Amino acid sequence: MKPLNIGLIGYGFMGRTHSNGYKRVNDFFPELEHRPVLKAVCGRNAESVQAFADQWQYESIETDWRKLIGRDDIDAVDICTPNNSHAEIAIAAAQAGKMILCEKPLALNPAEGEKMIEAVEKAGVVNTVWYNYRRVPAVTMAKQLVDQGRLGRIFHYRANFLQDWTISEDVPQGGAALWRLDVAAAGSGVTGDLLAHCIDTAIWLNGSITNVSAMTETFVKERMHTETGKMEPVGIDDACAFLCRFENGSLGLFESTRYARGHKALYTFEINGEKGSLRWDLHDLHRLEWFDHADEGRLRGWRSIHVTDGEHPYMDKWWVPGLQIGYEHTFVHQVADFLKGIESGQKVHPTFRDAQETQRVCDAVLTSASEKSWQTV
Ligand code: SOE
Repeated sequence: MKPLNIGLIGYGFMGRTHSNGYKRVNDFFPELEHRPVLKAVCGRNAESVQAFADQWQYESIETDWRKLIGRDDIDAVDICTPNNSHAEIAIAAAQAGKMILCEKPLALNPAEGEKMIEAVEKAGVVNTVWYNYRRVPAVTMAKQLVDQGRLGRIFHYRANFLQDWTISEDVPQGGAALWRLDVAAAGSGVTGDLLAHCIDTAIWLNGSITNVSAMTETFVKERMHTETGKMEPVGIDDACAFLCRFENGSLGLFESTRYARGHKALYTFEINGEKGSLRWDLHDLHRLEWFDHADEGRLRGWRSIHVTDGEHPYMDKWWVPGLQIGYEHTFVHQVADFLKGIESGQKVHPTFRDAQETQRVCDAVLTSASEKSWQTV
């Protein structure tokens, strides 16, 4: 087997999900010719990065990402840092000829995204962005049904991503754990963090979004900043809702918030077509709900398909029919598809260029909310 040496930059929640993907992939995808090797992990605090390396069995550590990128024994750089460092790291990694796996969202804004695309395409390096929900088997199956034309003409696409973890005014902003609340590090709030997932899936399933009309709200206006120790204005959107039009003529409705008491990570989408409808819910991620208008009238109704059979996407790799898999497996699938892409010379979607389309929609959404007008993407 050919080793593929991974250099991970950043080792928070996402660093763990990706590391787990690298470690499991060959156990379940034995046909792969490459084996990811956890070569080095990088973070600024030597003691904590060493503790992470020990726990996950990384061979070495770095405390300066430029050193990691400069190493000859690193083949692929995995960027798991806050959003405001994605561009700088990705551009340097591309210039050093490394393959790149970048956490979502691609960048802080489309201008940064454009420079990242230019860098990877000029260097000709393999690149992908971790929009992991595409690789939930039930979501991949939704894609198959749409592509087979089973829904017919699509009229409506609706998605939500609801959480409730920032309701308390005492939650600070900034720092390693809470950079998502700090606009300088995150670029935006729920739009770039949560709606970006919904938009990525929507574009994948239903094509390009052309126009948007959005509203955002920041419910808690000031929070203590972990780095300055002072109360600072909150610059992110706590909640965002938008209407849109897709290129195929269908209408979209999206909502995301961190203030939906009782919801922890309720990502749902529903698609309504002329011949049928589809519905999916992250809290029940192994099920795809399907309504087929072609069914005999008196038996017509929503079917809840338990996506766990060998003929379902990715499921022949796991257990026996009826036994489900979960969130962490989406990352294993993404690593498997990444390695397959290297082996076949095919692009690994979403590429930086694909993810830039999501970035442009997010940008149009935020502009629409601040200017209170429809925006063309
Ligand atoms: C935020 O809470 C978050 O962890 C996102 O950053 C992830 O992308 C999402 O998948 C789950 O929620």
